[in-house]
Amino acid sequence: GQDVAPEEFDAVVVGAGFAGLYMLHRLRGLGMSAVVLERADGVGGTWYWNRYPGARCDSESYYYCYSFDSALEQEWTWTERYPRQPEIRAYLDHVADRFDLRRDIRLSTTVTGARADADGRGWTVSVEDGPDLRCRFLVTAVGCLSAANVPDLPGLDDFAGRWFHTGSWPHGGVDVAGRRVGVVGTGSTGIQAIPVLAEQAAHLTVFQRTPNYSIPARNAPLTEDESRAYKADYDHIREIQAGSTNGHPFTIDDRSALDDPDDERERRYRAAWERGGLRFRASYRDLLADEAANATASEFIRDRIREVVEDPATAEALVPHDHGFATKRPPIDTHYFETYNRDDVTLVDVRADPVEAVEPGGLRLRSGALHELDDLVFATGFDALTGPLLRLDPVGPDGTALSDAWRAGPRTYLGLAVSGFPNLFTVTGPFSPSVLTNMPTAIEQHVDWIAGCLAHLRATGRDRIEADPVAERDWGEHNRAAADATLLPRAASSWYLGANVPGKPSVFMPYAGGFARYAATCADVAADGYRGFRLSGRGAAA
Ligand code: NA7
Repeated sequence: GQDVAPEEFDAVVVGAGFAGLYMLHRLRGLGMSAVVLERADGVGGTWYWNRYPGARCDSESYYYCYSFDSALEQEWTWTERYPRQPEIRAYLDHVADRFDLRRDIRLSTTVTGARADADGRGWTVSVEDGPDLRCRFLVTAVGCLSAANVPDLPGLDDFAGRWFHTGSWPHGGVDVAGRRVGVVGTGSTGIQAIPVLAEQAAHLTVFQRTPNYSIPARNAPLTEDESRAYKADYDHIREIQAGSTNGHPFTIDDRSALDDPDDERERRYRAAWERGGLRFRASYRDLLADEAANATASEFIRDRIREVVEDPATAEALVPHDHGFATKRPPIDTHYFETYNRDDVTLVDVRADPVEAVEPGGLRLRSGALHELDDLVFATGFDALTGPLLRLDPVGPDGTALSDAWRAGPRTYLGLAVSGFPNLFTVTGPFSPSVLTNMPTAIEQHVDWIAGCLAHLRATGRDRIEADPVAERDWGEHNRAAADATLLPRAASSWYLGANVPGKPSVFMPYAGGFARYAATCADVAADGYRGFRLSGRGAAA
């Protein structure tokens, strides 16, 4: 549309998930003109796309939600301890309606690029099949786990059956009754999908590269009394979340796993196992910091796997040895290990015997074995954190694309901004707590900070903000030190390090210093006149 003047906005937001919806609400509150561009034909982000069987959140319902509006907290009632995908989607649909957000959301609108003005005071955003848009500020709310990672297997195009990635599951669902189904991947997604697919399919074959620890979720319906109690306690719940390491409303026990005698430690792990869920890792303060402490939890879970899985060879193949518990994102499950006791489920170790090719009839392994399949499910995860931003690939004022700036790995200041890319804000970007945190908590903190920053710029007559390269370098170094103070970077196959995507630079991407500490740093940066950022107004010196 060269001959049409582009529409102008104060801000363009990319993505209509938890982050984009709340960002729009805050921009409206500032009296700014804003539009959200979303490639899906509905809101929900991750929860729009991830419709695979068993899709459910690992954070608990009563706190996997917004906290910014107490009336919203009181009026919405969750039905289960952990929310299923359709329920989260219904919640986000409700939020979009309740805050009248839809009139500024353009669905089925794929952003194809963004180019900064030469003076760094604005952006031109291009979309598929439509005219460009202009804005002063660009906010990416594209998620951390939204760029699918499908293995590049020779022959996939010739597969005679159907194949799917869990993150773009067909919306009508997939009927696998009477079919031989293969699942590649045993991360959080595979571990949720495998028990459900096993019940539906004629036969299920699981192709496992890295065995995983998993804790029982102990999902259950929420009773009216439980919901009422949570709602009555929200002030307190939110206070604990804000001061926490991971944005969850529970505190990590301040004792060392090595302080307790064996029987007491065993008793505590048993209790945590029975209670279920991610808080198992909060049993002791040093589970993610000390090898010997971690080994006690890892060994406890290995014993549970051996106890549940009846066939000893299958059990041994399911026991993780290459990393410690929770040094990769820990899954939680409903009858995952029990599923391997079924006659119609086969486990294949593709670390020992890798997949060589897809053939029309199934998967061929290096040994020559062919596993015949009608349907193939890739639960193979995502090009995490950097993937969605590099797919957007904004171009800075000097013509440098983000993909060039990040060739050796990501650089950000606070995970919120990138030097060389003024007036760009990255919600839950690399080097922010994001995926180590209960996501709505991380998102609200980022969006609130960005809204505060925009208010400050306006109040002080500035229209340009850019991260200082020195502050960015220091933040990167602080991130490396924070990660190295934990066991997390030692899990060599972790997607936190980019290890799941061939050729991806090995950089530990989430901020491992803890959510509360991170939020305090962001608040301090703002209070200190946006330390580490260069702020300028039109005509003022940069
Ligand atoms: P994950 O956690 O990245 O898991 C992907 C799984 O797929 C994991 O077991 C991988 O093994 C496996 N994988 C990936 N590529 C291959 C190939 N080429 N061959 C065999 N196996 C492969 O993704 P999820 O979707 O489960 O979870 C992502 C996050 O979403 C989750 O942590 C929550 O935060 C929500 P690997 O371990 O790399 O050896």
